[in-house]
Amino acid sequence: MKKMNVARKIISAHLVEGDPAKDPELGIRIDQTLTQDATGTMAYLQFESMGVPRVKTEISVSYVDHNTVQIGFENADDHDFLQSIAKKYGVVYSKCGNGICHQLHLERFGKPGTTLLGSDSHTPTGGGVGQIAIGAGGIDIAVAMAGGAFHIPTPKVRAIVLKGKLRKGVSAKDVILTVLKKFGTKGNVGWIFEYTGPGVATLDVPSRATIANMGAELGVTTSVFPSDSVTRQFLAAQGRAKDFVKIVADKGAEYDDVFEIDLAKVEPMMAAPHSPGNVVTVKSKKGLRVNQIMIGSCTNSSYRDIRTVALYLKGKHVADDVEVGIACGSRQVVNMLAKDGSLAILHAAGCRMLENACGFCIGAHMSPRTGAVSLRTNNRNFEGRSGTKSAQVYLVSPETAAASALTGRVELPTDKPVKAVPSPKKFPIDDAMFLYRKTAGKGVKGAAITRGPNIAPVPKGEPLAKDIKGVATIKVGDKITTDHIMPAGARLKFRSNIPQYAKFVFEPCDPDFHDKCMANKEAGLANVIIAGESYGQGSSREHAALCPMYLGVKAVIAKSIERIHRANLINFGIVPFVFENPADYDKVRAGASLDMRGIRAAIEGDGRLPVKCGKESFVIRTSLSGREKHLVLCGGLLASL
Ligand code: MIC
Ligand code: SF4
Repeated sequence: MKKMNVARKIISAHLVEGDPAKDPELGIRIDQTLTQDATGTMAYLQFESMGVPRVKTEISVSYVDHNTVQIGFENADDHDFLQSIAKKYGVVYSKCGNGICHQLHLERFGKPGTTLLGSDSHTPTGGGVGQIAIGAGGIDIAVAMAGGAFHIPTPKVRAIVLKGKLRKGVSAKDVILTVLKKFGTKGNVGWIFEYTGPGVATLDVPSRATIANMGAELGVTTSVFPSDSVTRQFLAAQGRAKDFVKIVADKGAEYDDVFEIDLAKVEPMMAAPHSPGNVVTVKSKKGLRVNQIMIGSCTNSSYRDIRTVALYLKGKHVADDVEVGIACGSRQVVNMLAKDGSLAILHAAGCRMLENACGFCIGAHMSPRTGAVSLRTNNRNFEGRSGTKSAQVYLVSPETAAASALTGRVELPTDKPVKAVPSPKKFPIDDAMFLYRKTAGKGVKGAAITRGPNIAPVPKGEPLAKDIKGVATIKVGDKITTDHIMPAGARLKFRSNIPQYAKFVFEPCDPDFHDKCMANKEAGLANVIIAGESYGQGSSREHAALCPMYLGVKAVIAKSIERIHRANLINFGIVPFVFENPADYDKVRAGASLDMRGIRAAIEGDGRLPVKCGKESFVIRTSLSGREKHLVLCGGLLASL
């Protein structure tokens, strides 16, 4: 028998469709799901419309952590809706204030050897405890909750072999930034990164989770660590010793590629504006004036991280001209920081202690001032994501953030490092803000659903027409993120109201996009998006497909499209095409008409479609599995039911 790596072991144990040796797509059974509020409302509306009486997973958890600002009634209405849905359908509900979904899930539910599907791109955080944890659009979570399989491209597995031990002042964030420097944010679609080698044993679970979390920025399907004695100790300290199973790669396990990192040689790194892949050494920016430092997010908000920051700041004060905000990942983290005196240290040092939530990471508050340099421990520094377009956001480790807070300039955390924080022997456990644990999986029959005025029904797509007369309504460049397509921040409160949210599609690129689409739609023309490389990077938000569908977008033609976004497009009946010859991108100008005659037959056939664009002509192509063809032809998943 083949020697198996960790990823293949877990995937084969969950395989329900396809053969990894010959099929391009696999269907896997999903054990656990998670949703967060900003994507959850749609996921549950879709689940509701499937008419299934209760969730069929081992556990499904609904977290509220994104839209917590509650200016106006919209966020609170969403929370209420989510709570009522959880009660009815047997979902565990994590109340607002409990913490950030990925940190909480790791602490209380993540189980080695299981599969987790989450409506958030950073769901792979669960890879830190040996889960195959994958981010997807809300409708895929709805299908999984209803007992359906989830489909992934048959993965290639790259071993990231860790050797040695990190130096003092260097941490997991620097490791994943090193990986991002090597592999970038594009070109990794379809891969799973599996961390292995003797260095793995030197990393605690929160550090592993940080690395797995930012695999999302690589664009991989997921990242995974083995489940070993470190995992066992973590789960036991969480009072979950029974959840432990050992899963390590077989000796001599096969990988599709191998990359080695000597942890002892990893340097403090930072991602410079405006991409997590734009990685440079901290040394190269030493002395740069900093205006703001934000610590937290699902990447770096564990006890280990915030305690480390407190050790750097102990008995000191942050520089006068820098503002420092800290958001912890969970109540457990806050509880521990309160007990060991760290909270008092951080307050005394002049840090603004924020809610245990996503907050600054998604631009929901604490936007920096115009032109500011902001150092942040989160995972994305896309232009404008902080809420301030002119801000220069650098992604750093908690150590670099803390050291720099003291002087208001970029500092090397290795100059005056602090002691390593040992893994707690016992975490304080308080699950009081997880509601409906007793009715999990069963639900409460007859429980009423609360639906405020901001919660609008989900629109359904229409079957794909035989021929399409299209317009290149917008032409965008490379690395367009879902934050460009469907902005969050101030617009986030419309997540449950598609007609309203659709007004802001492509707001940062072309504020008139909505109106142009509506006019074309009225004139019987199909809207088409033209894009460069790596279209749809970033978030799992299906709104970046659902809202364009609502505006009459029928196809995207790009040089390449990222995995989650491609799946979301298909789920909402938008055809994801690529240029057969990428240079043909230059033949299309914004506003040009596109003759896409025979589109339906092309999908039914080999996926190749010749397109006429004025005097130019070129060929576009889509490679869809049988299942995907069916969805696109029907007008999306909901329309196919
Ligand atoms: C993000 O970090 O971009 C988000 C906000 O968590 C998204 C989900 C969303 O858009 O609601 C993600 O990562 O999937
Ligand atoms: Fe929340 Fe930021 Fe993590 Fe997204 S990346 S889940 S917004 S903390």
